[in-house]
Formats: sequence, structure tokens, C-alpha cells
Amino acid sequence: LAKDTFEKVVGRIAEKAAELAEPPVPGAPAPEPPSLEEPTEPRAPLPPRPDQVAPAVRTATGNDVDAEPTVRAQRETYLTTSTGVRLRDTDHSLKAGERGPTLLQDHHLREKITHFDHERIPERVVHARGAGAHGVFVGYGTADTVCKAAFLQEGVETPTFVRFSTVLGSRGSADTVRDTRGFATKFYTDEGNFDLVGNNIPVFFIQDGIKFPDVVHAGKPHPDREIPQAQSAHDTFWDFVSLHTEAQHHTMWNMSDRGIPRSYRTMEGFGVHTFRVQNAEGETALVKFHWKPRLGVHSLTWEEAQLLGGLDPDFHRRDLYDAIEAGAYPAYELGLQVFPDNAEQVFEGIDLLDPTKMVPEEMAPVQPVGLMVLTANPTNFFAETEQVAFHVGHLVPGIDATDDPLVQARLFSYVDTQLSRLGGPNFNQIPVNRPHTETNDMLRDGFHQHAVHTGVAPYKPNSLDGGCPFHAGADGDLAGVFEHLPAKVAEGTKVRAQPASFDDHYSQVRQFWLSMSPVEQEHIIRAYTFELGKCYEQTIKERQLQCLANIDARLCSEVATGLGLPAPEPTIALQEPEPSPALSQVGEAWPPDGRMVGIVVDPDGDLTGVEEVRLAVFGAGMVPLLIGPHGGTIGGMAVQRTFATARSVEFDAVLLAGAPVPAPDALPARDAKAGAADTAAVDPRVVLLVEEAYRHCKVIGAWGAGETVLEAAGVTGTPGIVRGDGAAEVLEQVQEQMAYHRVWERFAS
Ligand code: HDD
Repeated sequence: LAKDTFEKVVGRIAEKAAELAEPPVPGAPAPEPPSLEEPTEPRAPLPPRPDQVAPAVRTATGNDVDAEPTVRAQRETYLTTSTGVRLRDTDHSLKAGERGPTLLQDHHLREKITHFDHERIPERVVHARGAGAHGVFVGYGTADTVCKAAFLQEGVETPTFVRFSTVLGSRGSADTVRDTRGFATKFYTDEGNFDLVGNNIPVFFIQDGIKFPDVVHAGKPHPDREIPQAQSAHDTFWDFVSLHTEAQHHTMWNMSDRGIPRSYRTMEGFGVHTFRVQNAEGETALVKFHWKPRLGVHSLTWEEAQLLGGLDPDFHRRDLYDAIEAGAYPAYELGLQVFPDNAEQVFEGIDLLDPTKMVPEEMAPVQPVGLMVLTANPTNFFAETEQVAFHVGHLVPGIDATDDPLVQARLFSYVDTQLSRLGGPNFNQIPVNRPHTETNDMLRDGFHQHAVHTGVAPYKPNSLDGGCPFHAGADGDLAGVFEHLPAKVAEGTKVRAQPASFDDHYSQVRQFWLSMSPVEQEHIIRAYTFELGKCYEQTIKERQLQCLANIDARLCSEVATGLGLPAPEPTIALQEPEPSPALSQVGEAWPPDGRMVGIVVDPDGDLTGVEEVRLAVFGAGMVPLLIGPHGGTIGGMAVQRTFATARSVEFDAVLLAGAPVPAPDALPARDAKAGAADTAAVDPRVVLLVEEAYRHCKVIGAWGAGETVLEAAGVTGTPGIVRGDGAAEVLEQVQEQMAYHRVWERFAS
């Protein structure tokens, strides 16, 4: 079902792209190459490139955004002031003589500088760094039995906007830090907007939203020096999570490979909370939302993540934009775990209102209900990705929140934060936030009011505006009408307390640990050892070791050894939960779409088969990148990366074609490895590329004289090294092995 839907959506996008492409005029002269001079002839502003054409954003009144005069921008051929007066010079201030002082009366200067001075808005207090994309969601109709929401019905297509993010870092921080990732989706449904504001981790640090400022203050940089940026490897974070042990489950996910995703395209998403849903018959159920990436869940290695922080801090953004531009559209299946809506709101002993607990998929399978395909990059980062405002209270008929104390606080926080971030209460009028349905909300005035409301009676009841707008459903037809789903409120006295079922902070953390493969466990040990090793306070390290002792003895003792501290005994009786294999990322094969394959070539070497390999890589939906000693072309093929600009971290696999590239004089080759053939002459940058690709467990293929490079890098005869007589044969085997993301056996060696 998912494959068919994906192909249908992609087919339609391809048709649209073909429509947009300029038809070639037979016999037309080749276009002039662009001039290096600044253009002087006036012309209409450049239209967005075809890949930048976002799905039409309709306004609140249902019009195409382009047709709405209030949002028109940048249409005039000539430069104007913001009030539309044409200008003939924006390069010189108005001065009293050429060498004289600037005059206060220069209103163009003042308008230009004043606007510039106010270009920035406050960044999000959390999730400040993000990347967005437009998409389309198609329902399978399989949710009908539990949820009547219109966008889940079979074949219904709903435009979406997704924003992925890190949590702790500022807007300019690196993408690949160890952190939770946000996965927020706005569905512009026919019944109004539905926002699913989730993360890539199914549990949260805290059980009650009142603790949110505490966990965020602990994770953010220290208030005195404002370091470290975008990371949890510091005292205040570990101080908090070791004292506030309900955070241990989320923290374990952060220390696992889930904390350093390979790409937003290979990341799961979770709604975290339990939601209450209702079907057309009025029956209710409890559900948890899941996003499953079509490309599988995959992560970076820690060394890759660190290298990328310097080499390409925009790695995840770039990856998302490039994949969409290349037509390798990221796709995610939406799934539901469904539980009976019982009075206790407990499933098999798991309290569904406790957001630090998840329900293993083996106990409640994730049932697919629709597919989202991301089909277009934003046209303008600020207008769309920065100004998009999500809110867990943006719910549609058939979906409601539960009494989970975390979501209850979120219901308040998301509107409140936009008031300072977007400067007033009218943020839902910003194009990216507008519903695609019509609105009639009787909300009036306020900062940044764009609507010119008519009528005299924005109140109810009224007679002066003919009683408009009317209450929906008054005629008994409740289709498309939102109502809170009736639920009995627990009786009791007002208390600041939580149920005893929230007290178990360790059993699911241990379950997660026991569900990991040996390689993943090793990564977790190293992550804890690194992060605690960056703390200064001995007591914090000791306290966290105590928490680890309550999770697993080996985990605790190995981290303790790394820190040079004794491993404490557990303070609780460890349980033996069933492992949940679905939590591990290792073992499955996934489609290759959008993977990056680096092909190292030598202009003087044997280029036989390189062009075929390039086309075959492309044909398999992957991205071939030719890497040569210089830019331009080699053998008639465009070079995308040079030895100076390529680095192993960008590639999912490396192919070595033709002869080894001799080191230029300026870069002395490394010493040949003992016993290696004539390898001393191989360019050291290529050797480094191969060494790193090997260390990061990527598949490496070589044919012909390319094999000399393997020898120079000392990576012969181990798993995931493919040699062959011809390029095609090598590529076939490389592709087979790439399906598993990495050569996992190599980690163990
Ligand atoms: Fe939150 C942003 C996800 C708990 C308060 N949150 C924000 C974003 C995501 C999440 C993905 C970025 C949205 C975007 O891209 O614009 N937050 C979560 C998840 C949580 C969670 C999955 C727990 C299950 N959040 C949470 C709590 C509170 C907040 C408990 C406050 C009581 N979150 C906010 C916020 C933000 C935000 C301060 C910052 C910017 C924004 O809302 O629009 O209001």
C-alpha cells in the first residue's frame, strides 16, 4: 500500500515538474552564457526554480496566495520603498556634499536601516535550529475503525509542512550534535489544521509539564559563560538527570545511536503522548502516533557526527534539501498503536498517561494508516520554516488530548510562546500557518493584523451582522465539527502529586538496553563515558553511575572503568523485561534512495566503466558524486567534489576507479604500509578518505588499479570491501551490502 501510494505521489510530482519545465523550442539558438557584469536592463524578478515551487499555499479565504494582494511581495521590476515609490539609488546616503555628513532627512536610508535592525525575531526557546519541507499526506482509510478524522480517510490527500529540529542548540548551531530531534507536522486538513508535534524519541524527560523549564535550563549552556553550545555533555544536564531519575529513559535514548541520526530521512517520529480518538460510531480508543521512515532508521557514528560539526554543520539540512531537489523524496508512514479506552488508561501494566513510558511494538503493533511524502523545499526559510507555529492544541474532529500532565502543560505553552516569538496574537494569519479551510473566528485587531474584517458585530449573540457566524452543528449535523471527547474526570481533591504508577523510572530503560545489539550497546557505553567524562563535579558522575547501576551492571562497570571510578551496587531489584527487537536499528535491509556514493577517479587512469557506474548509481535512486584531483570535468564527466572538498563523512559508500592518484608535490604521500605494494605515491587525501570510510564501517568497492588505494590505506581483505574485475560487478555487490546501512561486523572487530 505504502509503495503504491508513494509511487502515485511521486508520479504526480514528476508530471507537475514536467509541466513547469520550459519546453525546448526546436532550432532555437543556445542561450547566452550569463555575463559576469551586474545586469543593467530591467526585467521581471526571477521566478523560483522548478524545485523550489512549493505546493500552492492557499489563504484563509481559499485563494491562491499569489492572488492575495496583501501578501504580494517583490513584484515590481524597479526598486521601490516599502510604500511602493520607485527609487533610482540605494547605494549612497543623502549627504551634504560628496564628502559631507549624512542628512537626517534621508528617509530611504532610515527605512532601509531600521528594517534591517529589526530583521531578527527571537529564536525558539527550544528547537531553535530546524529545517522544513512541504509534503503531502495520503490516508489509507485503515484508521476508520478507530478515528473519524477526515484526513485519514482512504485516498484523501492533505498538504503538510514538516519542521525537523534539534532541541538544545541555538539557530546557528550544528546539525549533528547528540540531542533529541523534533519532528513536527502541520496537516492542512479540510477540517482545519492538525499539528502532530513529536520527537524522534518516544518518551520524554519529565512526567509533568511544570518541570519543562527545569530540564531545559539544565540542558542549555551554563548561564554564567554560556557554554557549551548544543550539547548535553556538561555538569548541569547530568546534575539534573541524575537527581530527577524519571529522565533516565529519555537520556538512555539520547546516549544511544538515536541521538545522532544519519539524516532526517532516516529518523522515526513519535507523538509521545497517548491521544484519545473517536470513530464515526462515536466509539473511543487511545492511540500513540508513530512515523516510520521508508528508508529505515539509521544513525551516524560518533566520530562522523563530530567531524561533521566542523566540516558541514548544515549536514542534515543540506541532506534534506538535496534529496528533495534530486527527486529522492523522503517518505514516512504514519502508524497507530491502538489501546482500549479503559477507565484506568493503562495497557498491560503500562500507564498510558506517563510520557516517560512507551509501549513496545511487540505488545501493540504499529498499524499503518497513511503515508507522507516530502515533495518540495521551502521557497523562503524565514517566511516558512522560521515562522511556522505548531501547537499540540491544533486538533481536528475525532482526535483529542488525554490527561497526560505533560501534554496538558503543552496545551498552554505553544500558543503562549508564539506571542513573544512572532510578536502578537495573529500568527495564524502568516501564510505557512493559515489553514486551507475558510475561517470565521471573530478574533480581532492585535499586532500584525492583516485581515480587513467587515461587519460591526464581532460578538455572539448578535443581530446586527445577521447573527453571523453561526454555531456549527446546530442543525444536528456534526460532520467536521470539533468537540472535546467526553471523558470522565478523575474524582479527588486538588493536589500537587502524581500517581504511584509513575514511580518506576528504570524498568523500561533496562528493557531498551537489553534490546540493543552488541554494537549498539558498545556505542551507548562510549557515549555515557564521553559525556560524564566532560563533567567536572565528581558527585555528579558518581550519582549518574548509581543510576546506571540501577539499569545494568555491565553498563555501569564499563562506564565506571572509563571514568576511573568504582562501580556502585544497584539500590533497586533489577527486573528482567522481555527485550523489544523493534528498538534496535541493526539487521534490516532498506531501499537505497538518496544515498551518496563517492567515486574516486584519476584523470590519467583507467576510466573504463565509470560512466556506466555513475548512471547505474543514479538509476538506483542514489546520488553519484565524482571525486577528482581538480574541478571541471574528467573524461567528459563533471567532477562534483575535489580531493580538497571531499570528506568521507558525506558518503554512504566509496568506489575507487582506475589507477591510484599520485600525490602532488605539495602534499607528501604517507609512508606506505608495511608490505604494501607501490602505494607511497597515493594522494594522502584519498588515503584518508578510504581510512575513514573503513573506520565508519562503510562499504568500499574497488576495481582495476583502484585496488592499490585499498592497500595504501591498509584496508584489505575485511568485510564490506568489494573487489572485482569490472565496475558493474563491484557496484552490484556494493549495493547489496549498502542496504544494511553499514558493515556492522566491522564495528565488532
Ligand atoms: Fe515542545 C517546541 C516537541 C514537550 C514547550 N516542542 C517544540 C518543537 C517540537 C517539540 C518538535 C518544535 C516545533 C517547531 O518546529 O516549531 N515538546 C515536544 C515534545 C514534547 C515537548 C515531543 C514532549 C512529549 N514542549 C514540551 C513541554 C513544553 C514545551 C512539556 C512546555 C510546557 N515546545 C515548547 C515551546 C516550543 C516547543 C516552548 C518552543 C517553540 C515553540 O514551542 O513553538 O512552546
